Amino acid sequence: MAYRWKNDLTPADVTPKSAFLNRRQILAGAAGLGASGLIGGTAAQAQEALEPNTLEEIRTYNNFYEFGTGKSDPAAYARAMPTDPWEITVDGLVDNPGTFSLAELLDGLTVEDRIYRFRCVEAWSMVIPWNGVELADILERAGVQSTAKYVAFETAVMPEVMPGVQRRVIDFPYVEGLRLDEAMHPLTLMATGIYGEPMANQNGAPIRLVVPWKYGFKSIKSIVRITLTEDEPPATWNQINAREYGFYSNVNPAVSHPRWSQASERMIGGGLFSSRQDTLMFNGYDEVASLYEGMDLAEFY
Ligand SMILES: Nc1nc2c(c(=O)[nH]1)N[C@H]1C(S)=C(S)[C@@H](COP(=O)(O)O)O[C@H]1N2
Ligand SMILES: [Mo]
Repeated sequence: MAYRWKNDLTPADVTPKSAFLNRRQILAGAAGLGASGLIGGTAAQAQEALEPNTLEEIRTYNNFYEFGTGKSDPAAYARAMPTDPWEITVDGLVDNPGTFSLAELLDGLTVEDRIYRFRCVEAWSMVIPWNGVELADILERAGVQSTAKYVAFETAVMPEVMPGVQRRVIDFPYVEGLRLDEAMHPLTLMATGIYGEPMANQNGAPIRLVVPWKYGFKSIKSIVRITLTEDEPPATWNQINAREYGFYSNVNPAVSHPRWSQASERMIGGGLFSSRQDTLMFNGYDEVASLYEGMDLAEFY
C-alpha cells in the first residue's frame, strides 16, 4: 500500500525552520518513512516539502484546557504534571485488557517519524514532526473483539497540578473517540515525542493521539485509558456543543463552523509572503476519503 502525503506547499509558504533540528535530520526522518515501506518515494518527497514549525512555536502556542484556556497557559503550568511513572489502561471489547506502564504499552513497537499538518478547529495550523507508534499496533496487540466499533480515549485528571481542572473550565476528564476504522488507519498515531525529543507536557506527555485529517481537538492529550466500545463514545467538545463540534470533525473547508469559515487557516509562525493558506479537504490527507464513502460529510461533520 502506498500512502501519500498530499501537500501544495512551496518555498513561499514555509514556516520558520527549526533552530533545533537541521534539514538533513528532518529528511533522514522522511527517508526512514519511505524505507519502512509504509509510503513510497513520492510520499517521502512530499514530506520534504513540509517545513515544520519550530519547537519553540509548537511548545508555546497550545490548547490544553486542563491547564487553562489561554494559548500560553499550558507552557506556563503543565511542567508540574508528573508523567513518569505513567499507566495506561486498555479495556472494553479486547481479548487482552490490562493496565500497562508506558514502556510496556510501547514495548516492541516501531517508533516512526511523521511530519503532519495540524489544523485546529479555530482556523490556525502548524506542521509538526511527531514521533510515535501507530495506534493500530497497540490495538492489534490488545486483541480487538469483533463486536467493537469505536475506540474511546480519556485524559488524566490531576486537579492538584491542573489549574483548569480546579476551576472546572469545562467538564473533565477530557474524552474523545474514533470509529474503529479511523483508529486502525496507518496515519493515526500515538505520539510520544516531537523532533526526536520526549513530548513536552504542554503537548500531551507522555502519550497523546494524533489524527492529522481531523480538527485538533480530536487529538486528545496525556492519555490514561483506551476503551474499545460498541457504541459511539462521548467526545468532550461534541458534548459541549454538538452543533459546533461534530463527532467526526474531519477537516473540511466546505463546512463552516457556525461562527467562522473553515475555508482558510492562519499558519502559526507566519510565512514569508502570507500567513494564511487555503484549508484542504481532510487537511490534505485524501487517502482517508474511502473511510467516509456514502456518508454526507455536511451532515456527519
Ligand atoms: N486533554 C486535552 N487534549 C487536548 C486538548 C485539551 O484541552 N485537553 N485540546 C485539543 C485541541 S483544541 C488542540 S488544537 C490540540 C492542541 O495540541 P498542541 O497544543 O500539541 O498543538 O490538542 C487537543 N487535545
Ligand atoms: Mo483545537
